[in-house]
Amino acid sequence: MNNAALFERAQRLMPGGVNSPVRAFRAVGGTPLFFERACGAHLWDAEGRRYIDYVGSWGPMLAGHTHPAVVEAVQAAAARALSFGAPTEAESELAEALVRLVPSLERVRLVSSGTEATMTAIRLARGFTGRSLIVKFEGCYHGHADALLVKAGSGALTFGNPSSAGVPPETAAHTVVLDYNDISQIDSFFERQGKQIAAVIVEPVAGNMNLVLPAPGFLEALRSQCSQHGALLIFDEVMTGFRVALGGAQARFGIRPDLTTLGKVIGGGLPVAAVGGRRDIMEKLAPLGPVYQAGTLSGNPVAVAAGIATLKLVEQPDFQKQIEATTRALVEGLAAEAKKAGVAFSSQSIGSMFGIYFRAAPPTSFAEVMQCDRERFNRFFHAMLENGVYLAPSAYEAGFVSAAHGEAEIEATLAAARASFARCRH
Ligand code: KE4
Repeated sequence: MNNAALFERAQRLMPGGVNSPVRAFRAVGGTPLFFERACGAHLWDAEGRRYIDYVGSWGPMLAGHTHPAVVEAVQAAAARALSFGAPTEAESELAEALVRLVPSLERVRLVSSGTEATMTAIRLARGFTGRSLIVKFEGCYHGHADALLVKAGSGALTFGNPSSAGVPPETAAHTVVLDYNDISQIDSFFERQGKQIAAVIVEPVAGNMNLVLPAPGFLEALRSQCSQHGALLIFDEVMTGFRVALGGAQARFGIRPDLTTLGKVIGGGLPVAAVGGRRDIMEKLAPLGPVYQAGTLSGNPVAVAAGIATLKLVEQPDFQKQIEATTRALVEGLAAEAKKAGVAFSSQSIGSMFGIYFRAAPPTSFAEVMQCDRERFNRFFHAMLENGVYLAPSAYEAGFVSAAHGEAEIEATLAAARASFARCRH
């Protein structure tokens, strides 16, 4: 069956024909691709077409698709057992790697998705501080837990409004949404409400409103305000972990959060995520402490095997340096092609994450992201698809390079971009 027929069938079975909304191509239009196979930097769809992949399953595929070492580890683990629901040595091995590689981790709890990790981090912060108020930032996404599906209220002084049906207003009322990178707003909010804040949760590098870098002093302001007022600082590194640096954004920027959430890369494509941080906070978690959290498949041996094998690859010497150089070559090449085509475009990267914007300069805030030419992005997206390059199907997502992307893939991508920009000139 071709993509259209597969989509037709899927829509008769699953809402929107997908199991996660962004996959439905509703932001970019057209029929979503149904993929059948992946290897290295490439994907093949149901029609046998090959694409250079810059989604990487939304971040997990940092080592490249179906890396032999990861596939072998998964096969060996699966042959022994699929799941126990009981402790295994492999969980300690993965936890040891996380504690060793991520500076602020003293204890970790493995879960099965980023949403579970951030939901647990919020509950833990509230249980540890005895406070209810959570601060997040417009444009940051932390999964779909009720407390985090909240958009800015009418002004930063009023509490959040639900950003999804089904979230009770009284739940959203405990979440305040501020503006990413607006230090003065943070300072004044903490002055007024600091003692009521349980935690601030932030993407230390924002990747869910396209890529937006932290402004100088932004993360430092969060750290010092939280410390001054007894609030916890939660770095949501589900996307940035091992991606913007081996030790994540906290290592790159030298900031020590109280709690960190991880996901994506640490499962190597299988469902593993984690919440971790200060021992005194983490030991509030059941069975030691009063904050309940649980999961049938938490620390699943097959998924953990994928994570361990992936981290072994990612921590090899020069891995990060190499992939960072490849990503920089990509974004610089794209900007050069756009300039030749006379298209208003900008791009930037950090580690192996990148952002492309139909806007003269990279956005530094949610408001500036909203100024990007979304319609032109959508045309570019489809032109790139026709030229064999798979970008994230939304103007508000970051892009991801893997270790399997080499010179040939970058050259081919820039050739595709040359043809695609020509079609986006007007
Ligand atoms: P999951 O529950 O989807 O595993 O993780 C939620 C999450 C938490 N925190 C951050 C910083 C995240 O980026 C995510 C999930 N990222 C999206 C990509 N923008 C996943 C793609 C999707 O929703 O299908």
